[in-house]
Amino acid sequence: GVVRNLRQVDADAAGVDIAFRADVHAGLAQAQKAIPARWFYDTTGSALFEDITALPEYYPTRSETDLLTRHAADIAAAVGPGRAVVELGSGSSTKTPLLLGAIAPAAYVPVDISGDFLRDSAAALAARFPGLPIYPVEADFTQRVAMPREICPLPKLGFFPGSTIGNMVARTAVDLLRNWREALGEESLLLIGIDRIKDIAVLERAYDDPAGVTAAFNLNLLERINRELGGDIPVENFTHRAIWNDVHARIEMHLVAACEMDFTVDGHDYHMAAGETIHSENSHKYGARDANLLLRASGWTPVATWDDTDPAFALILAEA
Ligand code: AVI
Repeated sequence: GVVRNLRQVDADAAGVDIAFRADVHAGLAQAQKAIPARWFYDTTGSALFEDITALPEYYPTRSETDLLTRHAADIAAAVGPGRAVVELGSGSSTKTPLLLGAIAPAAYVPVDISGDFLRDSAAALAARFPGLPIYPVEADFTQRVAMPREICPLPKLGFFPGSTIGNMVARTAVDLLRNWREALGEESLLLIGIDRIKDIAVLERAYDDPAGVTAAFNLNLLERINRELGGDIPVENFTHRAIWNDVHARIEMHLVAACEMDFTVDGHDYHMAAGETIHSENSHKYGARDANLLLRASGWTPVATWDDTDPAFALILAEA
């Protein structure tokens, strides 16, 4: 069952995340306005992301689920039983049962920034795996996260699915993977999902679906700023853009100002010219060698790769 809920988020007197406020003001003051992608995931944003994962154009979830399903026995053999599974950015934990069902873990620690989502999915998993101790941790996994002390003696398996690592630039990704190697310990393993570089049309469609779900997900960031930080951003004057940046091997999402505008957030004034953008997300894609280099640069040794799926996606197992 769900054992305990560790909350590691700093909020002000009004309950607003202090880091959110700071990132929005710092990001809107830059020449190229930019807000880190992790702020997409309030309750509305997390629900919209779940809708994205069900879109026919958004292949990463399907490809990764396909790999987990078809290679469950191989993964279980490579990982072995009795580990504490620590999942980074667990969200609704939809892929987790595939892994937990295959490997006979000793405990499960979902780590997510969206507390509501975390609690609901932990409860659902507890019903599905009655004997498994679950220790949810509400925290930003890009920061240092304290592990529940109950899992201290157990060998760990870090589970970082969905190609979420792609949402970080290389330097931040290496910092994160290094920190988690230290947090998980010498005996640990890491199972990480990494999206591959592929046909640009396939990539751009996955991030700009005709039903407009990804657009709504992107625009929700502005609505969240209005809701939580008392902003008056005219959201209807923004459009969604997703483009492939070939130099950086990434999809970039932007919020494009359709006309010149002024708005305020928290009493701070901002101006945008027509066509100016707020850069809201990077989603980096990796070739086979790129992914192994990223892991090695972070102190992890890749030991197995499963990537025989279409559209291409990779699950990589690495040792600390
Ligand atoms: C969570 N993350 C891996 C997603 C991605 O594909 O970069 C977020 C996303 N953004 C737009 N669609 C999905």
